[in-house]
Amino acid sequence: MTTGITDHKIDRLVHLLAKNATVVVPGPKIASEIGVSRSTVWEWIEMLRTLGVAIKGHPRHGYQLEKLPDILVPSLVRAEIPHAEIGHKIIHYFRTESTNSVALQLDAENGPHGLVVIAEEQTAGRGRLGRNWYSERSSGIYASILLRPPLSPAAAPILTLLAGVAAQHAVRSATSLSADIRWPNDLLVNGKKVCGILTEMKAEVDRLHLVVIGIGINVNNSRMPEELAEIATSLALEGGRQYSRLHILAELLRDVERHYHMLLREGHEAVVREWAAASSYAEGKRVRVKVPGSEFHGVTIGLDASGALKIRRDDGRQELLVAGEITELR
Ligand code: BT5
Repeated sequence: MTTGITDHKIDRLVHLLAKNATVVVPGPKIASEIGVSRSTVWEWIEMLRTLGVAIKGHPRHGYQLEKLPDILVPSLVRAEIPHAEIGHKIIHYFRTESTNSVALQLDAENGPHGLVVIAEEQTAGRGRLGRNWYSERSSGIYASILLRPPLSPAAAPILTLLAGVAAQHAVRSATSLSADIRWPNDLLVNGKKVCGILTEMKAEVDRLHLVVIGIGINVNNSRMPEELAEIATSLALEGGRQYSRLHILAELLRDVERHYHMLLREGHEAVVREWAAASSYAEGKRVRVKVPGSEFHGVTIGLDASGALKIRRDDGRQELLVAGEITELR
């Protein structure tokens, strides 16, 4: 399996096969169109097959896609969102450690606003507080959106909420499954987590320099690892069918863009309002709260203007959560 940024010629190979999906494309034609040897074409076809891309044929006769490939190479993603600002530039990896880490390392020239880093597999996918994100090859979406917003660092929590709302919309429109949002931004389907979001930033005192919103969605996993099975699931496990990752990703990027413009136009309140309408955790939910060094029970009583979660503790005191974990108490 190749590591490092996907060779744009592999992207062209997938694109060429997708464009000619109903015909057999001769190996020599592919080789000369993309400018590599026939044996390289063969190697790449084999690699794509290991990723689940169904390609018929062999070197002597040519190749043909059996169905549209569910692989997130830039040309296929771009074709779904031709005019997008978020996703106008895409960096794709077959395998990388963490798409967030890649995005955070990009300088202003290589990492413009709206760039998206995508991987088919992560070897060190990250959650919050140094936790791991299980990133099985070709089953999930692992994407990091790089933004350079004209906002202050105080807006970072709102961007996180915004991503959760956008992911919920995308899942609903691409799969018809309805997901709840657990504060701040876990998507749950039937009470189990299908999507996690990690927002990281580089900021100066008064200005966000760079925000990376990393989104992981379990899409076609046919089972979750034992240690996660109690708390995590995939869209396929809940919906009883496989879904197009490409379609979900395209919806996600469109939805993040739409909500980002809503934030710039209408301000924080609009995002807070949408989030509160989208989550059963916003109000009246009995929860256990874990913050560093303590744990307590209480009931959620809405968000404040910055996106922090208000909780009335069982002892009557009120808390404002800016970070921390909550779980539903039944
Ligand atoms: C998150 O952290 O939920 C944020 C996950 C963000 C992942 C994306 S993938 C693209 C980008 N690149 C990265 O390296 N990361 C981002 P947190 O709330 O800390 O949840 C982590 C916890 O969720 C773990 O400790 C597990 O209990 C559980 N978990 C791990 N992998 C999971 C998975 N695939 N699905 C559901 N739950 C998982």
